[in-house]
Amino acid sequence: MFRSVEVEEVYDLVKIMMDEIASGWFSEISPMWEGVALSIKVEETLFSERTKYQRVDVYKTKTCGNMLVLDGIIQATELDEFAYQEMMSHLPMFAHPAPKTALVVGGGDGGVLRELGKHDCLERMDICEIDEVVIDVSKRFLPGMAVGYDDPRVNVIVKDGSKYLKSVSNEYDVIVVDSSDPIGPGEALFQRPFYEALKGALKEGGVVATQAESFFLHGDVVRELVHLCKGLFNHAAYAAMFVPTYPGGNIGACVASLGRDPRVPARTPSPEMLETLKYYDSELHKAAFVLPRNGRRLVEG
Ligand code: SPM
Repeated sequence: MFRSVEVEEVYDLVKIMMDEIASGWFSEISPMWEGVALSIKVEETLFSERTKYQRVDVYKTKTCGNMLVLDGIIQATELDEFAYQEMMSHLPMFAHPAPKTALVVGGGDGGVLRELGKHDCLERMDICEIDEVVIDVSKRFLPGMAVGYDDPRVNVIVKDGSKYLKSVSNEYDVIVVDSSDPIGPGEALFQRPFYEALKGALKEGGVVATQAESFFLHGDVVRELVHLCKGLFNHAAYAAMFVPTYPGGNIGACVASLGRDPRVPARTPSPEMLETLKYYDSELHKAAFVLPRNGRRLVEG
């Protein structure tokens, strides 16, 4: 879907970012959005390590709170993470009439777990994260997200999500694929065999939401993912969301279902749950699937 990027090229970009950090600014430079970079003022580097899978950095920023960065790409800031985590979780959960089991693939920061945990109907939440370091640093530096791990229904599986999914079948009502971008460890999570394995891991009527990039920046990815899912599932649709610290200020979820149309919620949040939400509600659920004409052309064409 993207031009092939050599690992060395990513390292070169990370080096440029390190120089930026020395000047007090982090700039998110990626071959996926060439010529454009979001810069965030950094006060302190809290953690920096090259793990077996990727470079992991956590920064204390001036105005966005603590920020998790993988291979130079912003994953979450304390300022606006709620928008993405709520939508990735509640769109598939409320699209399902009675979910009991859920799986998160990726999502090591714990924010999606935190949101899933708000559903009392869930009996079990598994999370399959490839890089244990991401879990550990999130528990140290992003406690508002990692609080998701405190739920007794959570089981942690440290494994490559694409391999794990091939080992399970008919297991989950809802799966959330909270992946990084399709460069590095996230690459396999954007390919057809992974989506076939996702389908096999779902129970009858199951719903999946996958990180589906921005239709402004990555129209080719959005088109391919949605059309792939339309061919595999009963329903598939793209939901857009605002996240100021992602490139272009937006990102999307591809929500696919083996049962009913996921664009219409099957359930609504209780008044108590609504009190805990800052982004999602039932009106937004329906509205998120209504796209501007340029996005609509991609997913309908
Ligand atoms: N739980 C938060 C993890 C974030 N996962 C998605 C990160 C995507 C980062 N890149 C966004 C690029 C948008 N075009």
